[in-house]
Amino acid sequence: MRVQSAITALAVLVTTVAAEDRVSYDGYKVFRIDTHDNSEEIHRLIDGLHAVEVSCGESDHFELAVAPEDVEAFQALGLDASLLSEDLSVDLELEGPVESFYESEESNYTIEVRQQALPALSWFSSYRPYADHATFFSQMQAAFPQNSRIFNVGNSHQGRSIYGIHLWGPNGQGNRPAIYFHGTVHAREWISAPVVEYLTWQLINGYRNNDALVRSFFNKYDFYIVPFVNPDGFVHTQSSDRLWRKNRQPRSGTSCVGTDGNRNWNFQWSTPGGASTSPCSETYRGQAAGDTPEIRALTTFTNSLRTRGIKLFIDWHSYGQYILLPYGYNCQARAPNHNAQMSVAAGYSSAIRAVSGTRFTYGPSCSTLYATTGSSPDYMGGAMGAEYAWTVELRPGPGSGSSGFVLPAGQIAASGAEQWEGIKYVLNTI
Ligand code: 0X9
Ligand code: ZN
Repeated sequence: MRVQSAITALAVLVTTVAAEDRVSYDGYKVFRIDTHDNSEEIHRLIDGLHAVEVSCGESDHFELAVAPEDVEAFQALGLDASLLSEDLSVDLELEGPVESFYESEESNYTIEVRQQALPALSWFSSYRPYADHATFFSQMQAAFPQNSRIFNVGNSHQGRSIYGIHLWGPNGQGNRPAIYFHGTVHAREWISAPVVEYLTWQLINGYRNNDALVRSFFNKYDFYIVPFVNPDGFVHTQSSDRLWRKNRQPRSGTSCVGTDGNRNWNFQWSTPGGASTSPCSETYRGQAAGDTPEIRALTTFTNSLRTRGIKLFIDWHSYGQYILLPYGYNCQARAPNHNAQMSVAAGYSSAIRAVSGTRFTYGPSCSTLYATTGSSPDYMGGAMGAEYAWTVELRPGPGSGSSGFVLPAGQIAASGAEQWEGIKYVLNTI
């Protein structure tokens, strides 16, 4: 079926390991498989192989990393496949090490907090451990004490706080329509959190420095930025399995763990074709809409933003360099202000490209990529009346070979900088 997602229904059979052991991708070979409109059948054939899908989700092909012991069995299937990488673990190394910022001497954390300074931009030179991110947000809040607060929308399955930062301007808190960002619903998409951190940093810095454009944004909007929708999954990618996607909630009757938070929202949740009903799938939607603690908490929080309305919602993902507009659940459905959304997305894409040439494709999400049901932008646009409700798929681009979920640390700052230019255009235009 056309609407069947290219990444639906794949059972990920990564070897079960004790919590402290890391899943090794040594010797995993990555293949690009052309589906020739036969995605469902191909997924049935590869079901049972030790393999993990590392696609950005284009519908005519997908990328699969196959464990060394199953490469022969995979090749015997005779699929239209080409080899992208001899060894996934070598590609994963390109990301660079996770380095603590606050434990390093050069960060001067205590001195900076005393001076109420923003964190140094060297924050963006490496990927950081989970715990450092909360410290980074408290440091930003301390640097903007009269115009921000840290809020907690609730707890994840494993009890971690799903926190965010709320920024406001001269009209006081909660008096303007919301600009609302979510990061890291998919655990392995590491570039998402640093990019929303970069945008937050620039907003605070611009306000503090009396930048006229940034001040104009604060006259019109309140900002609500949640960097880790799925903290348990993110911690799992740092401790055990770099390519984990879902949350870490077990389900009865299966040894497979995790629900896809971007299929669990209560909008068109049960419409067929855009999510999986199998707990072993990467796009498992859950047993009922909103039955994950993360999405339940965020649903309640989102409701509280309706008083002033949601002007713009962005769910930050990677990868593929896409700006995806409503809707995901149906390839014909369009938002009432579709033309306006297309025009703002076009300008956003040009503003990004003007920085250093990075190309972002834009269009309605189902027809541009593939169908998704129960996704957060669909919920925000379709159920909450958000005027602009988008998915942004960050760097790298779609043809990125073996694993686009791994973006070299040297590109974090550039990825943030091009998004800042793009988002300034968007905020100045909507
Ligand atoms: O599948 C998803 O949830 C998103 N892609 S990802 O590779 N980051 O997992 C895409 C969501 C956008 N919505 C649609 N394509 N309908
Ligand atoms: Zn994603």
